[in-house]
Amino acid sequence: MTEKKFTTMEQMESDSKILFDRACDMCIDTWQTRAQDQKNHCKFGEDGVCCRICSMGPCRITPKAPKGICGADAHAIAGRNYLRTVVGGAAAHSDHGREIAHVLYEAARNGSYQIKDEEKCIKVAKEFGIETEGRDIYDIAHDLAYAGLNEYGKPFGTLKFVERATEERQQLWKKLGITPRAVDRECTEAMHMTHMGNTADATTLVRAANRAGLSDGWGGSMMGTEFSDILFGTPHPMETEANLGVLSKDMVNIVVHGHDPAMSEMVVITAEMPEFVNRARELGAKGINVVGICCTANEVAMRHGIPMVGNFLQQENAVLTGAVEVIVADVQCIFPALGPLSKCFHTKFITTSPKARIPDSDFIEFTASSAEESARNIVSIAVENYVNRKKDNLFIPEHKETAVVGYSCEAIIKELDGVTNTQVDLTGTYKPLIECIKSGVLRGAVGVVGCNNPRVRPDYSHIEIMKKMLKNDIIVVVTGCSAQAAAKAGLMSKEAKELCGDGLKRVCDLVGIPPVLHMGSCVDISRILMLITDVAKQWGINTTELPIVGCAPEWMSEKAVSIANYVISTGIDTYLGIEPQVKGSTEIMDLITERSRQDLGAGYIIEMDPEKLGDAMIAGIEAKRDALNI
Ligand code: XCC
Ligand code: SF4
Repeated sequence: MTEKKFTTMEQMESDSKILFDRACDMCIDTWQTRAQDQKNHCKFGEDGVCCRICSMGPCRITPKAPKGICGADAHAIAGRNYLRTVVGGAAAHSDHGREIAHVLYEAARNGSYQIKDEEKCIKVAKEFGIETEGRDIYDIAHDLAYAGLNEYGKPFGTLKFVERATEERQQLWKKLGITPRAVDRECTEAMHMTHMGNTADATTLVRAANRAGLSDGWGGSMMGTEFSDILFGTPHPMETEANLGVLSKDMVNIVVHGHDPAMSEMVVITAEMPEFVNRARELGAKGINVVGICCTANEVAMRHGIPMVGNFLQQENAVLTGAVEVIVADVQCIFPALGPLSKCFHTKFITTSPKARIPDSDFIEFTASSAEESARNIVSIAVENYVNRKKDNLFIPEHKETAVVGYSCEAIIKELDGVTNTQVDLTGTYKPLIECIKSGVLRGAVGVVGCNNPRVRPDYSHIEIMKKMLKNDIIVVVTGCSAQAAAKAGLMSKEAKELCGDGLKRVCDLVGIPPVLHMGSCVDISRILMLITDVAKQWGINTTELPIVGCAPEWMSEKAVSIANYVISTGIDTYLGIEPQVKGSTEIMDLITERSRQDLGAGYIIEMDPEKLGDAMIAGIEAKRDALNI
């Protein structure tokens, strides 16, 4: 057997360079040129000490002017900015979750959306105290969606899914006053707290950030994940491909971009319909090729095996190939640059959400009731656009890798069951995994998540840190754009076991998994929360004691800061490769690092050098092992 050659960073960068040069030749800007134009970032913004919350300002903190006009100091200003960042992220994730709840509410046996996972529907409905015996599944789903929607604005009590957390976390959150109440309440209250003339106390602001983050992770995101599984099916392992090479030179290429699976699912299903496939053939194409970008890619990869054309910073590259008939987006992480860029090609850029209207795009609204019609419209536009492709002006880089995707918690347990099926007491649990960690065959686990970012060498930190973990027998779970970085480098292929230390390699062989497990999109970090929680419960220790860490080496979005807040609040140290914009306040810096570790048992570790960041993660895991005496 010949040894597998993995796509290298250099190969990927050389593909990007060719596409970038194409853009330059056509006098179009891309993120590379714009990042160059923006490279002298505003220092006040970077440090979080510019306040423009009222029109007496903007006030900027300097040694000579240590207070804003109202008297707010650096700590108040940086803390308010930080809290507002978290709220932006929590609102985005949770509103995504709300949209899915609305789709679930509209699901009908003969409607556009049906229930795919009845078992999960019943299980979650029971959690909400909904009667399930002898009832029609759609009646149950309807009640569940209603209960879920109520989680956003209920006047009293705390979020239902909080009860899934360990007893220790629930008590601690109560003690610290950070148990999330209604999702919208956390966001609204935080906006109120940060209004001119309200909270100026740093600790209170950071606590509110923890609580808003928790309302995302254990609220909006968790509902997004559970309800998506109910509607579209709980993911199980399947093979797909990743990187720009998944674009086809002789098929109609449709890129689905954004986050909400309601749109992408419908496009995927519609593109398989014979009437569209036949029409594509009539027009000289070999068929229709749907591929994904950003979190939407994760959603359709793990449920349909749809290839992942790339992650966040690759969205312009996809269009620059000249091979994309339609790029269709719903919400979040969509570059406005796609508008003018698509105009330079035959590519149609279609937006679908009233929440993300972008100039130079065609708007085709996507709602639960118009879904089928909108999807037909979108696929038809793509097919008819194939004849406009300039075949002599294509550049599709050839690099692509295979990847196994779709490791939901249910799927992981099923894989583990496969190796212990004779031991009844282990079936249906994470115990085999726990045993591997206890014995040291695996040293621990990390979740690598989040975006890529021009502030660093894009994807490099993701890939290098993962490789380092594998070599050190640390199993990796991934979501979001980190998952696509891993896939592009071949780290989610079964052959990636060759990059592992002996222990992890053995586990991969035995269980038949790749060493980097794809757990989905960024809202699916809620799956990681449940994984951590159930492992801790079955182990009989607290989440803070687990030899497990989180890492967002190249994060850029507000959503990432919200995630980081719920991950540390759940007791998992989070290693950041990009600094949060609070450096101008020693107090906030202390609150999110050292004091967070004292109060929550976990906090941030910030290190811009990926090599050192990886070393720190390993040291963190080993320290947890020492404390457990394993
Ligand atoms: Fe967006 Fe979710 Fe970041 Fe990727 S990882 S750039 S947030 S698509 Ni979520
Ligand atoms: Fe300046 Fe205070 Fe107004 Fe902020 S709230 S802009 S610090 S006066």
